[in-house]
Amino acid sequence: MLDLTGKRALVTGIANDRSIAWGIAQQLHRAGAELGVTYLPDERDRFRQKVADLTAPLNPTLFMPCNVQNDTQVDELFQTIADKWGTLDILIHCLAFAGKEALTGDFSAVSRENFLQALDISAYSLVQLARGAKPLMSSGGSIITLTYLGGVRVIPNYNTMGIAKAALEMNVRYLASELGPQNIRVNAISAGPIRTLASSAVGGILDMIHHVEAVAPLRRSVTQAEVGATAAFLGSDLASGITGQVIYVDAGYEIMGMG
Ligand code: NAD
Ligand code: 0WE
Repeated sequence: MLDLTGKRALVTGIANDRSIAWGIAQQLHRAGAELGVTYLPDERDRFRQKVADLTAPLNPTLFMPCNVQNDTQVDELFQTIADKWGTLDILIHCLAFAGKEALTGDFSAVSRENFLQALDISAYSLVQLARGAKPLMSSGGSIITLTYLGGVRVIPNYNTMGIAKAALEMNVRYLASELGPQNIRVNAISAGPIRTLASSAVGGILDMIHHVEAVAPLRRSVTQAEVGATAAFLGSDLASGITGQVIYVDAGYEIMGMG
């Protein structure tokens, strides 16, 4: 049975009730995990109260700011986990960002600045968080990130984010190899397109979802809850033999040759 009681999970990437990370947090909570939640702080702290209110029903025992571009903040996050929890069992990496100009038009037009920013926030951050989690996962653990098919195939306009996801998926393999001897598993979930804050800012996302609904084997798109259920599985002892993998939660879309 899927049972996460006694496990502590840190969830990054909750922005609102459409976030994939929110679907994951709900499923982890349902399976009995104790939750820690991070939010992206800004000058007006818009997200802090929003994310706090949203997640309150899940009784998080840790609530911290975390901008992955701020090394001090990331250090403080893991220091707090060490002080309050002592150990960590599950780490959810569910964040990405690229400048708008890097997600449209000619890929070759991308600036060095936009390219590096996308790779920094969307791919390097997994290495950074895994490094922080490593000493806290002394009795093993499970690290889970979110990726997209655009890291493997060319999807119109995904552009620089595709390069970032390719790097992210390779990070998963190198981290799995390094951390495996410590019984820390590292996997990615490749989700089909879902309407979220990040995806809604992308022109044509609804058309993409409709396309998936027309051609995917299951003839529908996937939900945050379905992605969350797979994350709960990967975080649990049921998945004790799985590491270094990219699991598709996409209604089967990835297998189709005439997508
Ligand atoms: P979302 O907007 O709800 O989540 C993105 C999160 O990234 C936000 O919570 C935001 O605060 C966070 N973030 C951005 N910059 C950050 C930084 N510097 N430091 C810390 N956090 C930062 O959108 P989502 O669709 O739920 O995205 C979550 C993950 O799922 C991303 O990795 C995305 O690539 C992936 N994904 C999304 C889809 C989709 O169609 N929505 C499909 C496959 C994979
Ligand atoms: O990973 C993503 C989206 C990530 C994302 C979205 C934005 C929009 C707002 C990263 N950075 C930004 N920056 C912004 O300023 N997805 C998998 C969803 C998505 O995005 C696409 C897609 C799909 C699917 C972009 C182009 C084509 C398809």
